[in-house]
Amino acid sequence: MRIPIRVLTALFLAAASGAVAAGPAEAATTLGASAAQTGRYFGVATAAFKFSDTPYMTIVNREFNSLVAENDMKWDATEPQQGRFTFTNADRLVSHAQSRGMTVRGHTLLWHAQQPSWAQGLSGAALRNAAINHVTQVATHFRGKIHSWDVVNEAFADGGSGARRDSNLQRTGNDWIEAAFRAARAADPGAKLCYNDYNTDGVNAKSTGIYNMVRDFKARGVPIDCVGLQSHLGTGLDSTYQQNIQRFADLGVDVQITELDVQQGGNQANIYGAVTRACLAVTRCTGITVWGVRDSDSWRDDNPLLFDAGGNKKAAYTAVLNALNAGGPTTPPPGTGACGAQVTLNSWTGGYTATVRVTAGAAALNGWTVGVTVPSGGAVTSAWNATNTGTSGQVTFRNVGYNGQVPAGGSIEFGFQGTGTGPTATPTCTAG
Ligand code: 9MR
Repeated sequence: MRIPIRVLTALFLAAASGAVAAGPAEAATTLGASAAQTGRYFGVATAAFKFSDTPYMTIVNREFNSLVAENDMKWDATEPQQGRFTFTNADRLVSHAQSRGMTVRGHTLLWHAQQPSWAQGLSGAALRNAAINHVTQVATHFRGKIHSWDVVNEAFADGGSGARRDSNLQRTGNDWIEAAFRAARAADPGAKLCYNDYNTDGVNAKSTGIYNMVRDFKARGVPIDCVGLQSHLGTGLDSTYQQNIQRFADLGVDVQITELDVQQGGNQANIYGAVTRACLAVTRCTGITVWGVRDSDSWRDDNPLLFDAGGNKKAAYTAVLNALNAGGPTTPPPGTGACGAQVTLNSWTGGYTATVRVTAGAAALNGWTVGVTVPSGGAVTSAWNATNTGTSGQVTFRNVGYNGQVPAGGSIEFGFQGTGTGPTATPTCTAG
């Protein structure tokens, strides 16, 4: 059995210059570029059927550097009949993201809602097997293309119990969540694996139930890398919002704000700004996703998004952008160098996966090369989102067709799997 140990080496190298001081961030003019200045992403939930809507896509392409499918990757969408998978819409979303250098969040592998009717009719071992097969098939289909998967969505009960929600999946046995995470890790070792839920926007009974599960998973070596706080918010923000993010981060998982939307009213812009600042204040809060583009695209009827129906930026947009720009870089900018590379290792006895984030400097990249020193005795066995030259000693990774172009300050990720001990030396990054 492999025991993942997330080791953040967080080595950032300026290619041409040596040490680079972290200067004040230049005020970026889009959400994605601004978030990228601190090594974060700013994403949006989209629907493939809206890709022909020009005003909609203009905003998506201009503002965001991460996409999630609002519905196109759910169980009912991807496996409408048992064993028959349809990925047309989801593939469209992923291709679009890749063509623009955006990362993709996967939402969601298992959930009590939006199950296909055939799954709703199953129980016991038949449902468990079907669910785990679903995780394996879908995560395998998208292997190497997903930044983070919501492996399990909304499995905890509302209210004060802090307990699991009753559902057909829960009735297959309390270990269904860890079984799903293990299957997801086996199918796509490069994706971060998240547990995602709502009404977790502060320290409360529900978020504490989830906290206890994550702590238990980390203690027992169940693979989990992140917690998604959906953050569907009303007219106020819990005073413990940041504290709650921090306590999850302190368990050794990333936190992502995954479905942010806020009821329109006097406080909307302030709440958006406060959520953004809270995330930026916690190093392991790595990205924010809003749950739709314009108010008219929202699942809610209280105008909760950053753009009005006409596509105009709202006060809430300005509050978020200002908060992102005020956050300042947490990773040093590459200065005169072309790019930097950051490695995250997921290790077990005898092997590891490495996720490498390549961040462009002041100029856009048109191709990149990353050099990694693989410790002796080990070798690279596979790579995704990059091609490697050599497998041991000095190994060079180059961009593939769809991820060579990285906007100034933007970043992409590639990964590789290897035997032995993962690389600990600083990787080099050069343009071209
Ligand atoms: O926004 C989604 C809406 O279009 C769907 O009809 C709905 C189906 O249940 O799901 C909505 O998205 C949900 C997300 O998948 C999980 N968290 C709550 C979101 C809002 O309901």
